[in-house]
Amino acid sequence: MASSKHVLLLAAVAAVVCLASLASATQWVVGDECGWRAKFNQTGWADGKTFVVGDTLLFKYPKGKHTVVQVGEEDFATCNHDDDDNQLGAWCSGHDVMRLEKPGKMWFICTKRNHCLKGMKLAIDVVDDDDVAPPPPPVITFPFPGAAPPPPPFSWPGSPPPPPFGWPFPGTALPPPPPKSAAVRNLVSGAVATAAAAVVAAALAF
Ligand SMILES: [Cu+2]
Repeated sequence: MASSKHVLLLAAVAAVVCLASLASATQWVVGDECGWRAKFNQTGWADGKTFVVGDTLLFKYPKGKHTVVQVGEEDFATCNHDDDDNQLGAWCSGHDVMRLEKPGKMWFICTKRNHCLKGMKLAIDVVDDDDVAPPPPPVITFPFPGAAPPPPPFSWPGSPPPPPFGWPFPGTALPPPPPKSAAVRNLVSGAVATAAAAVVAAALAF
């Protein structure tokens, strides 16, 4: 029982590894659905694409109508394909697949009359696998409201926090303090008068 589980686990791991290796290599169909064609816009198609060592290019075109020839930078610029020595590679099957073996620039042109001069050329920059940043991990979102990040503790960052009790509340203002000095003065004068009256009363009694 345990061994069959282990076999299944190993098979699953192997499948994942195979899928990962397949996913890491891309086959680029040059020109996408339009294929390798006259007046091919070399900059437009390759823009924004990252060609990695191990990827493949697929040139699709009607056999006999075009060719694919790899040349150097200078011959690419001048569309020079007269000299066979300048050709780093040549294909003409109409379904030409080439693997990108090493990092660096690659230049391809069509050698049919005037095709290159009219823009049927492709320049790509192949990068090493190590230079390609891995894609960011998928962002996992939780649909539960409770899993939402808590709101910030204060909605007025930068301003001073409110007083802890929210004071002053309306209607709870303290009454104005009594005129203490006057009250004390009244008390003192009252006591003095009382004492004086007692002294007068005592004197009259004798
Ligand atoms: Cu052509």
